[in-house]
Amino acid sequence: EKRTRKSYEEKNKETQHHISQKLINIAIAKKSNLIASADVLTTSELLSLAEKVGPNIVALKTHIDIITDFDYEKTIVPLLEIAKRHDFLLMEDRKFADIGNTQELQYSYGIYRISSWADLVTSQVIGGYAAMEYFLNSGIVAILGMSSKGTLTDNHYRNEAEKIAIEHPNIIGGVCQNEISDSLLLFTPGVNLATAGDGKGQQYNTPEHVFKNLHSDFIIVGRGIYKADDAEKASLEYKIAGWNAYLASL
Ligand code: 5BU
Repeated sequence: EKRTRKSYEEKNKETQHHISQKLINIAIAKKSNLIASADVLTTSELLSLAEKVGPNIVALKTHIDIITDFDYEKTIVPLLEIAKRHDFLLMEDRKFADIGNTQELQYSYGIYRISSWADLVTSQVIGGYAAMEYFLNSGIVAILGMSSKGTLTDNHYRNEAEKIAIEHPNIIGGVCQNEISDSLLLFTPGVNLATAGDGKGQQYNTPEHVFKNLHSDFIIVGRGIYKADDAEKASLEYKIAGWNAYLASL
């Protein structure tokens, strides 16, 4: 058994990183472990989704580089205001995968200036321990295993990547479809209540599976919410399903 089921209160006592503490405190206050993935293509869709799901989520995950009309003042400034008002964090799913110097540049420069707004960033650890030193303002969530069919993140890769994640003080957790060390928060995407796949290699599990069998801490839901007829209602359904699955797993 790799991982024991711990409550958010227990995790809060054990974690050192201020971003983990923030995230866990929001989870406890909102009774939510839901991260909504906002894989939409325009600023207006992004802001409108954030407004609708905001009360039900602990974080909004972005792929900021798919926003076709991105403009820092019109996209990020209002998004930060919504996040503050509804009390959720911003997680940029950039999946950095380069040498430290390049990652440092990608993190702070270009039009997105991720370092100025993202509470959490995702990063591959393929570049090694030292490449993780430069995401100074954000908690890093390391990509340990992927949900897509045929992924190369096999046992060996996951174990080596996990060692870096455990050792590195800036890494607060990992994205994985397997159990990982207790010392890391576990974020699990590939969650959908209605379907088992998307026909493009994505593989879905239920909240029950990820909390009971993986002892996950946070579920990440994209199309299950933003493609629903009523995204606000869907976010509430996933929030309740996630929280009940967490309680049942304790
Ligand atoms: P979906 O619409 O719920 O399938 O979206 C899942 C999101 O999580 C999407 O933004 C992916 O980029 C992200 N993701 C994933 O699905 N699986 C993974 O293993 C990793 C990220 Br890492």
